[in-house]
Amino acid sequence: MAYETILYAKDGAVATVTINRPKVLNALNPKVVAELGQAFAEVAADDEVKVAILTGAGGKAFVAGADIAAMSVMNPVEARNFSRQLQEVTSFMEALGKPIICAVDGFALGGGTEMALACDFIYASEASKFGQPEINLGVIPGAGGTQRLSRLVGKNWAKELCLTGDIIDVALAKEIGLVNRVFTSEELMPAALKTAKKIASKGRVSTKACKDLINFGFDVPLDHALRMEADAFGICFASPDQKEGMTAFLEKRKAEFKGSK
Ligand code: DAK
Repeated sequence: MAYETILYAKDGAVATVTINRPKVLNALNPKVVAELGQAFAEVAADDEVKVAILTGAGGKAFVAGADIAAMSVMNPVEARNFSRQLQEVTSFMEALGKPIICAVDGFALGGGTEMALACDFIYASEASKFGQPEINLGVIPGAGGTQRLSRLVGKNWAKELCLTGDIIDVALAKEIGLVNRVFTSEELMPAALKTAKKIASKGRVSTKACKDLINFGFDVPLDHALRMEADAFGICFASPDQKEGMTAFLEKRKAEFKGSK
């Protein structure tokens, strides 16, 4: 599919989606958000793709937020539609049965942090900065900043970030658990690709089950979530990957997962 505001590339089982509006620090306007929806639908539909990486072009920003120039002239109906569009894309990414690694090189602010939070984990460069500055614009985070952020880093840090609008450096982002790992800018994409390929070498059924259980088991009572886990554990035994994984162990060789979609 041809895109105007993003780049879509495949390397074996890994698709890389790059937001490509570097002149405005990859700010999210309705076109970008629509194309991100199409790109992740492409990831979902492509049986070859097992893992995705989401990143931003230009080396200065992942995403500096929703496009303030575009938002400033929206009428209430357009603002409402933009809001739903952003929420739908981030929810689709979260529910997508294939992991998404976010590679942040530079600013991830407002909708940028929220986009990163909808991925499965974040790798970042040393120059990266994070924040929810919406309060400085007289609004609030609207695509998960109050919700996914507090679930990830805890309520106190989420409140400090959302209430002050402060921009934090990558060291603090790592300390509070927002970022998994930090690399130089040069090392960032190779590291994300290496991890993506490692995940892509695992079984599809078990990969999807891990992502779904951690995302959707987190907010239900533990005894329910444990039942969900037991059911999914059982379903793994319907996959050829379980036979291959356990047989390979017993035969003292590396498993080759080619299992069901
Ligand atoms: N929107 C539009 N343009 C932006 C932008 C943005 N968010 N961020 C940067 N740019 C543009 C700048 O206007 C500038 O354009 P030109 O002047 O060159 O034409 C260019 O990118 C370079 O930016 P700067 O010249 O400002 O670069 P600096 O290095 O001086 O500063 C900065 C970098 C990232 C600190 C600064 O650009 C900045 O503060 N940017 C805005 C950050 C921000 O406030 N982000 C939050 C936006 S609000 C919703 C879901 C989500 C959202 C809303 C609703 N629903 C579901 C309800 C999300 C809201 C937001 O993200």
